[in-house]
Amino acid sequence: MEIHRFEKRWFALSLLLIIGFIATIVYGAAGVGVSMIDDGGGQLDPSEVRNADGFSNPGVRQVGDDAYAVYVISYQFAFEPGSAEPIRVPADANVTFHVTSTDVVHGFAVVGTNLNTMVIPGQVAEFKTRFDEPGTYGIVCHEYCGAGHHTMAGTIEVVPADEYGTNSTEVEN
Ligand SMILES: [Cu+2]
Repeated sequence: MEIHRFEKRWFALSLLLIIGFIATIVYGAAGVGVSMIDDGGGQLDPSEVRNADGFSNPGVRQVGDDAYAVYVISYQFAFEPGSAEPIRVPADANVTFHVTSTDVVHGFAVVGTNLNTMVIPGQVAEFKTRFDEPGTYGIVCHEYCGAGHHTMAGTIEVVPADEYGTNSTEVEN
């Protein structure tokens, strides 16, 4: 069977595209450390969140030499903490976020980073990070959650490690 020269080229080009698409997926998954947030954070009854471990006193707490845990409750239309007062964490420390919702599905994205999760009632989204640079990072809700969705935002303040903890209100235990 005779295949036209142009047809062969289109064939090769299409194959190359497919290989390219697969390569970007493999690179995204393995190369840049992008990982999905799974159900490893555990489950909670959404109406019982405020009685649950960690969430009964949402905020930042030190859990090791260099390790901090942050418990955040999301609801229409705020992050607690985050919206009314910033989440303050030190730079260059291991920070584990635990984020859940008491009402509807929200989003939790930290602007300028690859931290991004859905926040589903009944689920705890758990993810770890390190902020290398002190600075202020915005948090936005990126799942439409109701009439006030566009106002649902917050702030993370990353302070230099040696300045952290000098204010007694920063670390709650
Ligand atoms: Cu929202």
